[in-house]
This record gives sequence, C-alpha cells and structure tokens, in this order.
Amino acid sequence: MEVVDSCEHQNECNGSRSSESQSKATTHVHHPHRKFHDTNEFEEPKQKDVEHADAVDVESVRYPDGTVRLRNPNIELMDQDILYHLALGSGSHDLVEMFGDVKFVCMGGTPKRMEQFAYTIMAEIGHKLPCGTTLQDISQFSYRYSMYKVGPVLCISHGMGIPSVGILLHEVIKLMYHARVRDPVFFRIGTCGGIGYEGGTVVISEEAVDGALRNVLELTVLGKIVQRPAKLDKRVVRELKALADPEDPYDTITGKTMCTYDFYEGQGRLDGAFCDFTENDKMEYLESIHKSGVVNIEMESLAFAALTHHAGIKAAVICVTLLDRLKGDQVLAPKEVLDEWQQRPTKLVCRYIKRYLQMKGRLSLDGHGSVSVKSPRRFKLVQQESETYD
Ligand code: R2B
Ligand code: URA
Repeated sequence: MEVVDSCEHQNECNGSRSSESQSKATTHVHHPHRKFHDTNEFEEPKQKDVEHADAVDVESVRYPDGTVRLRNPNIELMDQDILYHLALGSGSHDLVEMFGDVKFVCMGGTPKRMEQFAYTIMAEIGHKLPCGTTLQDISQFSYRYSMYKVGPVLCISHGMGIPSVGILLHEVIKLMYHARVRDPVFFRIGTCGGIGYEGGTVVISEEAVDGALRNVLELTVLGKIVQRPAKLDKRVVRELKALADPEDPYDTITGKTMCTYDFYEGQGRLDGAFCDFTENDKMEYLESIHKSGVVNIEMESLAFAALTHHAGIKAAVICVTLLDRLKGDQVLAPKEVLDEWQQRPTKLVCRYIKRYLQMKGRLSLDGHGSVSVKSPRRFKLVQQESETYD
C-alpha cells in the first residue's frame, strides 16, 4: 500500500471564500513564507514553541482576519452545506449569527456530561440567560451528538472512539468556517486508564500515539493509506499545567496519550469477550509503553489531535484516569467517586477559559440573570405563597 503524507496536497486544496462570502471577509493577502503558529493571547510565541506547526501554512487554514479557512475547495462551491450529524446547515441556519462569537469548543464523550459542563461553565463565566429561558440542545434533532452554547463556549458530546469524534470534527471545523469564527481553541475533556497513575489523576496530553506508538492518525482514503501527524498545542499544555492548583487534592500530570480503536483487546485488557494473550504479555506491553512515556490510554485523542492540527486549530486533551492499568482492568470505583473525578479535567478547562475571558475583560459576574435571589428567606416565602394558589 502506498503511504501518502496528507500535507503533500495541501496547496492544491487551499480553498478561498466564494464571492458572496469573500465580500464579508477581509481581502486575502498572500505571505508565501508565513507558517502557521498559534497566536496565543496568554504568552508571546517563542521560536522554540512553534516546531509542532511545521507543515501547516497559515494561508491554508486562516483568512487574514483570523477566521477559519477550510482546506477543501469543494465546500464554497456548494449551494448549501448540510452538517448532517449536527442538524444544522449553511442554507437553513444563520451560522454567523448563531456561532460567530464562539472562542472555545469543548468536547466530551456523553451528552449528559456536556450538558452538565455547559451549566458549570455558565456559572463560572457568569453567563446569564434571559429570565425564563434555559439551555437547549442545538443538535437534538440529529439524535447523534448534543450541542450547547454558553456565550463564547460551545459544549458538544463526541461519542466513543475515533470514527465518532472524526465525523464530529469534520462538521465542527466546517461550522467554524461557516460561522467565521476567529482562532478557536478546542478541548477534549474525557476519561482514560492511567499507566502507573492511580484513579483520579488529571492527565494533559502532550501528544497522541496509536497502539504501536506512532504519532500519526492513519486513514484509508481512496484505497491509499494517509497519515496525519497527531500533534497538540505545546503552549496550551503548559498553560493548562500552570493552572493546576497545588491545593488540588490530586495530581495533574502531562505525558503521551495512547489512543486505541478498542477498549478491551486494543487496550490489553484480559476481561473482554475475547482474549488471546496472557497476563504476562499484557504486563510486558503496558510496562514497555510506560517506559516510552505513555501515561494514559483512551480512544479519541489521535483523531482529535490530528484533525485539529490539520485544520491549524489549537487543541488540548485533558482526561481523568479511572484506574491504574498496571493494577487491573475493571473500573471499580463507586459512581459518586467517578462523578467527582470527572469534574477534575472540567475544572482545569474552566480555569483556562475564565482566565482568557478575564484577560480580555469579558468575564461578567454580575448583570441580568435567570433567577437572581436577593433574600433567600423572602424568596422561600414568595414561593410558598405562590404554591398555595389554585
Ligand atoms: C474513554 O472512555 C471511553 C471508553 O469507556 C472512551 O470514549 C474513552 O476515550
Ligand atoms: N477509557 C478508556 O478508554 N480506557 C480506560 O481504561 C478507561 C476509560
């Protein structure tokens, strides 16, 4: 099989906006030698920080005003683009109006967790909904993914595994393009198995590798194997790590994340429906990946890192370990404990977003809210009075 580096055809694929959309976007100025690196609002970029950006040309992924540009010339030629799994479309929805102010896209496995995350981030950033309104699942009619929007934060469930997160990323990256979002930052907040780390440890991924320790996502496109580097943003990793509080009653570490296509055999578990290896084989493998710097295993980071990197979008993966795989295979912690552990990566991402908004002067912890209680005693009385009305 021929192996093609997916960046090879990049220049052929550089899209430019259609005349209609071009008129809304700033004129495209060509900078032949400008390479993409993340313009970070927290820290000035240093030369040594941009090595990961190697093959991605800024012109291929951004318009001069910072809005997301697609590496696919077909999209702008289409009459409308239906984001089928999100139940949204460029012809049916005003995507600029709906999503133009997005800065952060936070993804996690389940719809429930992402709904909870939406309420958490809403409280953290002081985003107030108009009185009498509530958050709505924007993608509810897709019956695939759930999506909640809280001001500049989009919270989306990605399901389990590379194919699920891959489909979602295609559509969310297109959504960023249609909505003219500027320099978005993507986070995956998830769970994982630790390699030498006890349950409840927070892991910020430095990079993603596959089950054979390769730092690439491999796709078969038109019968050919295409490899995409699975790189994450080093600066965001450092910033997230710096936001870990020494007072946190758990460790926050960084390291390589292994991403597999399966939870059982693929992660060397002895307790799947099938197992053709011994406990010794399993321990030898886990010890060897541990020696190579792998600190955790999960199932989405490879696609998450590879597709965001290909799109020139800053991204980070933050997971909590549910167990130490050097000690066992089954997730045994009680539900309340698991629930508390799953709050931990969320807290770190909330701190990151809050700090960004604070620095931009966009954190509003006052203002109009849904229900604002001045006196809990009087509030209770009014509620009781109302309840007695028939
Ligand atoms: C972590 O947990 C899920 C498997 O239980 C999978 O989505 C992952 O990456
Ligand atoms: N998710 C995984 O993919 N693996 C684990 O061991 C735990 C959660």
